[in-house]
Amino acid sequence: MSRLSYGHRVELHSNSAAKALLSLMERKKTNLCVSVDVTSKASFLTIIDAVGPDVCLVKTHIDIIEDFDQDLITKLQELSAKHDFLIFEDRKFADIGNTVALQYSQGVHKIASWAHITNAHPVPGPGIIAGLGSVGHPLGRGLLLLSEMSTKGNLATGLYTESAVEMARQNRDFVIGFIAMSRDSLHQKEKDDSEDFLILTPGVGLDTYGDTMGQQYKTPYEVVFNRGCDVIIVGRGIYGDGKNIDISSVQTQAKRFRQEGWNAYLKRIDG
Ligand code: UP6
Repeated sequence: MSRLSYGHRVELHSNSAAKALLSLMERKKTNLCVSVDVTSKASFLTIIDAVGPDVCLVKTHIDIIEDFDQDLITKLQELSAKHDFLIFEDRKFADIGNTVALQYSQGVHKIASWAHITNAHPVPGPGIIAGLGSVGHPLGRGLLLLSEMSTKGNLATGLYTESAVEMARQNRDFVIGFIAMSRDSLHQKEKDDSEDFLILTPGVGLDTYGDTMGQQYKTPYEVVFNRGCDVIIVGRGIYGDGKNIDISSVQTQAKRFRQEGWNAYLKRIDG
């Protein structure tokens, strides 16, 4: 699977968000997702406009924005159309089906109305997929399960990871892939090439190994070439601490990560 091009893999998906993402990556030649973890609307939109030309996906934590309003969503959607990227709200849902359906569709943020992709912890069991799917599937949205995490000492390993993969296999129309650190947990069944899941990987950096709160970084080459991941998720490696944002440096870093991620992918599909 990981030897196939993104373009070839479009046909293996029935979910429209997965198809759109794979086609976009092939067309735009980027597997970079920028995680825009800043707290003001102005910095959020400024960073997205700066990195827009280089990304396939913009990842949000919409609940950290201090001055969130509907206009932010309108502007985010305008930037998505202007630069041709999809939107991934990193909500990490983790409750029972009925509650997550409400959190996904209602409240202040109405995530399902604008996020092409969101994610969930598999810890509550398949009911979480049923709940989110009741809202997102009719809208053509896609879900990622967190089958692994990037942080030191995390509990998403072994049997937990394997069970997450099994849950996804039962719901392939809505679950389009995983937040994971490698493709390894899929290897057994992927051999027949009929199953395809996207692997999106956070904890990617080039200049540092981690932070003081458990984050651990790997290079784009390590995750895309050695570990078979599809999308690199980069936050602070591109915009630093989010204060006093220097646009030209943000653009330079985005291009650098884009290049590294794409070169690793080309080398991978070349075999
Ligand atoms: N993220 C991780 N690790 C995970 C899952 N998600 O870092 O296992 C998310 C964080 C953050 C981003 O919530 O938004 O990816 C990583 O940001 P960074 O590059 O600034 O460390």
